[in-house]
Amino acid sequence: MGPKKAANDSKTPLISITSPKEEDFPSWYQQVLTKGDMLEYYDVSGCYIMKPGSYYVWEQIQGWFDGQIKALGVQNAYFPMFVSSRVLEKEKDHVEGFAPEVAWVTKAGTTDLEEPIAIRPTSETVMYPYYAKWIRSHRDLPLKLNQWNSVVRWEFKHPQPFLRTREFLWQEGHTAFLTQTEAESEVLQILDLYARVYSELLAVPVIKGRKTEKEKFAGGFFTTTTEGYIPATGRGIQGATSHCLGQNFSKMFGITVEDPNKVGEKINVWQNSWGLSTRTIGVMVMIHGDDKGLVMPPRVAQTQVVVIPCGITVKTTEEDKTNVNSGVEEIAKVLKEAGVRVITDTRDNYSPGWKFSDWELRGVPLRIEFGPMDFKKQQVMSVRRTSGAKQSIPLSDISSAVPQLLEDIQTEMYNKAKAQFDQHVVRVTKWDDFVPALNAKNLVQIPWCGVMQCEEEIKDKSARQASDEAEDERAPSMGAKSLCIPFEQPEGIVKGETKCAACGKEAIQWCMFGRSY
Ligand code: 87F
Repeated sequence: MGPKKAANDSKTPLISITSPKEEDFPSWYQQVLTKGDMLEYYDVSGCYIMKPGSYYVWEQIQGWFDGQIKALGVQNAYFPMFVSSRVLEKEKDHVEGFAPEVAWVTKAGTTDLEEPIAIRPTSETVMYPYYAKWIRSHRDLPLKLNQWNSVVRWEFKHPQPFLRTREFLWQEGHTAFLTQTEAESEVLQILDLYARVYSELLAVPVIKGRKTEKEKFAGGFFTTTTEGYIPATGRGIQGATSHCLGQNFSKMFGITVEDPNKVGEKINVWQNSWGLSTRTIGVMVMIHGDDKGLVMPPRVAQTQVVVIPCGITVKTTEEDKTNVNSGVEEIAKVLKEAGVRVITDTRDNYSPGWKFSDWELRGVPLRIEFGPMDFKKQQVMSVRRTSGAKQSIPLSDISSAVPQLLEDIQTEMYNKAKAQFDQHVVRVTKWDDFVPALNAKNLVQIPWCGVMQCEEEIKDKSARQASDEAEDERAPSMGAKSLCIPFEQPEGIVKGETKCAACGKEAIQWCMFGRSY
């Protein structure tokens, strides 16, 4: 039984999405977030309010990841958000490139501070002086601390909710080991957890790999990354990074222990740092959302199921009304007991159709409709947010069928995103095919020589070539950056034979390039 169109449908205009995702992606993204109740704009540029709908997702990520790292022996702590200029300068070399983004506090009221104090853009310089103090003997190792905090980076590029904000939430893990082997193994363990946050919680596929020398964290030894893909723009996006810092920071900060094998000798500890931020949420929204609004993966959705009474008209008997209303409450009760995050929408000033659109906007994964006919048949009608597919479920089965359906939706969402990603990662062996592939919204894997200068030329050449080919000459065309050297290497590189697709010299590996965020 379909819902009857009620008279208020036209009088109560729904705040629906007016920019199609395919036509005006930036405006679509903004509308989906605000109308879907995830985010509110704020009067400091680059800062946004995370409303409960998005903060809930962050809490789910937090809960899961926190459990996983604690199982690895990581402990949470909290360090101050302020850094003295003296300490920040200590690792000048790597801060140098980032310096323009560091925000400073210079005043209290009207009084100038004696010396300006920086707000942490990341906490290496905050934490490592204390690592030097706390780590004395190899028995103090490993030291594994994490903090859940916010950091401030005063970016001047165009801000974007979740993707590029001046303050953002993240976790930053900082660990210290006696040996390189231990450190390197942790880097990969953490990277795996990051990939699982994306794939298992957010239904977002990612590619794991290593950053090139040009793109790695300059202060570190090597950087590993999870790279995602935004189909609407054809751009790659860095999802999270796990760095092996080597002994660089331990030398700078004097974090040493006595060599357990050679009396009187010191060893600089091996360190890692790793971070995952609220960017995750933006990626999830961009990938799954559609022209009706958000599409939330069930595992992170604050509301997984909305139950809506349907088929009530002026002719409906009091008995039928009562049966429907109490049925709706009973369905919600049973589902809640089954561990489902469920709400009912019994607002009587809106028609069912209006409510459907309202919950679609918010991305609720599953809608359950229940009307007089359903009561008679002792069933409910379920409707997936993803495909709109309907399925009736006997009332007696809902406590097992609905959780199963939610898991199916989670899988459906991942598979769809994965298929899209796979279609848009293309392998190219000749330079002539490179820019056309980028322009077709692909990430491009090429046999590559591994030389930094070649990478710089790829960026310049692809930017120039793209703007030559662009229809609108003013269109700024972004050059392609290397995203990662995927751990899972395709076949086809023959030592001494295969040539770099960009410079023609000997190729040593496949590297993935793309326009990126
Ligand atoms: C901006 C200003 C100052 C990034 C910055 O990735 C310093 C930095 O060091 C800076 N932006 N970085 C690199 C951060 C490295 C690392 N820190 C811990 C992470 C993960 C968590």
